[in-house]
Amino acid sequence: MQENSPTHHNHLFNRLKHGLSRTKDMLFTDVDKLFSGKQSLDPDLLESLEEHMLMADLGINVTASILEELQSGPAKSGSSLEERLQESMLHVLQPVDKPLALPASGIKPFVILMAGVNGVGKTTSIGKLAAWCKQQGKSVMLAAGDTFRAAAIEQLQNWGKRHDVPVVTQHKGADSAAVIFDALQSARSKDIDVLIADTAGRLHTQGNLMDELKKIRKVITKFDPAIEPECLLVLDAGTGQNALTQARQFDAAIGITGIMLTKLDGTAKGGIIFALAREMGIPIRFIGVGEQAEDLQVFNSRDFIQALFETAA
Ligand SMILES: Nc1nc2c(ncn2[C@@H]2O[C@H](COP(=O)(O)OP(=O)(O)O)[C@@H](O)[C@H]2O)c(=O)[nH]1
Ligand SMILES: [Mg+2]
Repeated sequence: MQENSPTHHNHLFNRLKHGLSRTKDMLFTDVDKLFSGKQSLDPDLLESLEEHMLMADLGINVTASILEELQSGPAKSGSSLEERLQESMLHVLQPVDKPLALPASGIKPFVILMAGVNGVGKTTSIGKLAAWCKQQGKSVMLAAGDTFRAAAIEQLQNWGKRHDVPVVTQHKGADSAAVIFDALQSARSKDIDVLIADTAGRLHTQGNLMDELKKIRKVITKFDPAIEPECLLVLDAGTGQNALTQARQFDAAIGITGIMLTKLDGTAKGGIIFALAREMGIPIRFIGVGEQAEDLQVFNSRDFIQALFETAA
């Protein structure tokens, strides 16, 4: 998530391609051979495509709709079957390709609330997100809202020290909503542009987790009803179809405005992105394709499809 030069884009694209290679293998390994030279869909190819798409966790609904579009004839004359499949798959992702835009003016701070179950990559992504905000000339503050784990507080503090970003913390076990309220006050008094709030992902029961999040969401409105936070749900691509269940639960609790889909590099189930796009219709803001800083990427549907279809370098 750095400069804009063509070489840099190339570098990021290669990381993306590499990160998606397991999903690509799942989707297209013998399908590649089946495709070769074919201009029409025979039942064998269709069946094989369907099987691979389900194995890559696209889910039944979106698999059926992609194959239906593919069967309904060539979009452009002269395009190959493979190109038409790319187009159909792109049509699923395009509606959720809406990158997060940091407001140029207006109410401060702009709030990014990180939500998601334990271990999906919330805390580690905050440092990368903060760097992304700073690159756009924004001042940033972090709120250590995961008061459940001392390590999460330290993790943020270390990042803050290293990059000269203020971090609002309280002791372990403190009320998370209170930490975030504190941070909101501090951010406003210091005229900070962007406040990124961490939250805990593991509480005694899932019900508690949702209650705590609802309380946090309410505290933001209580602080200033005009703030429209980016409620960013972080999902681990490796959980496959379970990511959909999580998305529905979190959306019902706090209203999700964006999705960050992490760990695409560790899974062959990257097809879940298509199911998320179709079933939730919530913008996918960022994707994670590895653990390096540049592996947290702004989601771009065209690059994603291209990376999925190109042979991994
Ligand atoms: N391979 C890979 N690892 C990731 C990615 N995103 C996060 N992680 C790792 O996931 C682990 C858990 O992250 P953490 O931020 O502590 O999760 P949290 O519980 O949601 O805050 C860390 O080791 C991260 O480095 C990704 O896109 N790919
Ligand atoms: Mg964390």
